[in-house]
Amino acid sequence: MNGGPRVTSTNQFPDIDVFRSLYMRMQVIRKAEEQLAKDVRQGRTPGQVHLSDGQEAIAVGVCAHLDDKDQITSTHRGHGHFLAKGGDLKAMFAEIYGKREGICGGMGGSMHVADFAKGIVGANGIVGAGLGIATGAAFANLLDETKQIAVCFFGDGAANQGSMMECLNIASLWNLPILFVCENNGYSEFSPSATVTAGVIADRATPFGIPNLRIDGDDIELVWSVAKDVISDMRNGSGPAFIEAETYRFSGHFSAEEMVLEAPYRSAGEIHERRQRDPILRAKSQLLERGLDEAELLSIASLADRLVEEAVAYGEAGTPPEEGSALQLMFAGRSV
Ligand SMILES: Cc1ncc(C[n+]2csc(CCOP(=O)(O)OP(=O)(O)O)c2C)c(N)n1
Ligand SMILES: [Mg+2]
Repeated sequence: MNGGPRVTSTNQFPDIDVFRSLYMRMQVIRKAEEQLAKDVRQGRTPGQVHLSDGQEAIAVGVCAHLDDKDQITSTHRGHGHFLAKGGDLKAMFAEIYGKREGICGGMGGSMHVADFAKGIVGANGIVGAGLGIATGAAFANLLDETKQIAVCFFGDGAANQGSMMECLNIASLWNLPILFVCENNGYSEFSPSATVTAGVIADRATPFGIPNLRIDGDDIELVWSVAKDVISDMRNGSGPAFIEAETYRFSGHFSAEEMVLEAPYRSAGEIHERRQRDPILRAKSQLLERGLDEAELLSIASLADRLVEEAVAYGEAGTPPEEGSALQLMFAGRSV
């Protein structure tokens, strides 16, 4: 059985103000993660980070159509999802620096950024765990008869977890308002997808009767446009949908992978070739084609730099968690 189509273009584009704000969000995510890469090297973070540089267009293009009450679930590579959904940059830095002012009181760190008030119901270090959480959130939306939808961001590696099949099954059976967004960056840790993943991931939704398609996830205009249609149908009761967005992460699987690897698993040539398709460079040339000038693009980038500097200062000035408070946020409704 064949899955849905590979969509390469649509005939709708974000208007220029929307596009400007998409570009700004992508810049903030990129610059925040460039900063975090430095922070890890300088010992400013208690742990490692997983960066999503190269994948920004997916989070930004999809989340542009969500409001605070729609829920997203994320992965270990979740800074971009958090920021695209409106998570607070300063509170994210404080969180990753392990400070009390962090969005989860400094207890979650990079892999667990969450903000329920913004519908960010959790990044997750357990590969594939977001699938079940998002499916549950979508079920709650259905029971509550809201028009809210849940979006599950997950990787190509997570698509090989059995739970994806369980979630596709129940999402289809109960016509849940859930959008599955598989970020296929071609790798699961250090394993190329071709060595661990059979067939086309989007096709896996077909036997469940879930509409699915594949797109170039590095084209912000395309992601924005496809997500717009899918999400608006979903708000009108069309049920679940599945998008496989092809992308690439420029950084390693995690920030210090070169210290543990005996040999590189990607060639410098491959990374160089993919950098030519950088979603931010592509967005930039699309914006120039649509009449923005270099100076304006530069001022957006400088604003993003400034916001990141302020977030770093906020995070650095934060207070470390009190000794003995480790269990306080562990159990709902209980303070230990
Ligand atoms: C249940 C589980 N199994 C294994 C791991 C170890 N692990 C962490 S990330 C990862 C690869 C995930 O690949 P993918 O879903 O493609 O996401 P990506 O890192 O490419 O964004 C693995 C196997 C884990 N964290 N959780
Ligand atoms: Mg992957």
